[in-house]
Amino acid sequence: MSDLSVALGAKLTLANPILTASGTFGYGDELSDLLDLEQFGGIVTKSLSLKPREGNPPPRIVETPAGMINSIGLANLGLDRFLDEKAAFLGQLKSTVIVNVAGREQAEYIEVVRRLQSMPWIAGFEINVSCPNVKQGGIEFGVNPELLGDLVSSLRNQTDKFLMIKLSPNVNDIRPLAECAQRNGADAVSMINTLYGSAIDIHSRRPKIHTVFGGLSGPAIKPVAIAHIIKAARVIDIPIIGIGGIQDGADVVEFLLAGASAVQLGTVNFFDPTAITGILAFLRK
Ligand code: RRO
Repeated sequence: MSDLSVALGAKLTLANPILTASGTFGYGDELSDLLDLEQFGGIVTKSLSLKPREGNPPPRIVETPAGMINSIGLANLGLDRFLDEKAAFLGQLKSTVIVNVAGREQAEYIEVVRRLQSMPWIAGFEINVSCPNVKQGGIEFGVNPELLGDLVSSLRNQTDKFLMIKLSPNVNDIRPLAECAQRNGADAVSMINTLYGSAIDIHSRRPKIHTVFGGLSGPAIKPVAIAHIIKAARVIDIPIIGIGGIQDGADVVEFLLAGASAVQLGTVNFFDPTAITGILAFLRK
C-alpha cells in the first residue's frame, strides 16, 4: 500500500495527511462504533477550556445551501472531566491525538496546556483563536496580531509539543496573523475556522440560530479557505493544515495544491463520517 505519511516539520509525522476537524468528532469515542478512527492521520478533539461550558441555547445548528451554521458556544466538559472521562480512550488509540484548546483569556490557554503538556499520548495542541460564537476570548486573539503574538510565545514557553494555531477567515488579510504565529514559535497553522453567517426563517421571521449569528462551514466555504491558504503559503514556511468544506479526494488534492501540507475533515463528518475511506483510496490511486 502506498505511503501517505507526511512530516509536519521536525516534530510530527502523520501516517496520512487527513485529520478530523475539531468539534465535528467529539472526543473520538462517540464515533468509534461507526468507523475505524485509526484510518485518520490524526484526531483533533473538540475545543477544551479549563472549566466546563454549557454552550449557547438551542437552536444552535442549521443546515444551509452547501453548508451549515453552528453556534455551539464552546460547549465542552472542561479539563478535569476530559482527563477523567476521555483520556483513557484517547490514550490507547494508535492515532496521533491533537488537543484543541480554547480560553477566555491568555491565562486559561496556558493553564490547560500546562496541565496536559506531560501526557505522552498527546502529540500536540491546536490553539483555537477563531471561535466566532463566544463573547469573550477566542476570536479576539485571532484578529489581533499583538494579542496573538503574546499568546503564541507564552504557549511556546510552556510546551515543546507540536503547537498549531487555528486561524479565522473573518479578517481582511490572514497574512499578518499567519506570520505572527510563525514568528512567535508556532510549528504550524490551521485554517480556516468558520465564517460568520446567519439565516432567517421567513415564516416565523425569526433567526434560525438562537444567537442570530453563527459559524458557516461546509462546501460553501471551500473557495474562501483555498484563497486564504494560497495567500498564507506565500508568506510563511511552517506547514499549513487546510480546513473548509472538504468532501472527497479531489478536494484534498486542491488544498494540497493551494499550499496545505495536510487537511482536516469537518462538516462532512455530519453526513458521511466514513468519507475518510474513499479519500484515502483516492489518494493511494
Ligand atoms: O463551539 C463553537 O461554537 C465553535 C467553535 Br469553539 C469554533 O471554533 N468554531 C465554530 O464554528 N464553532
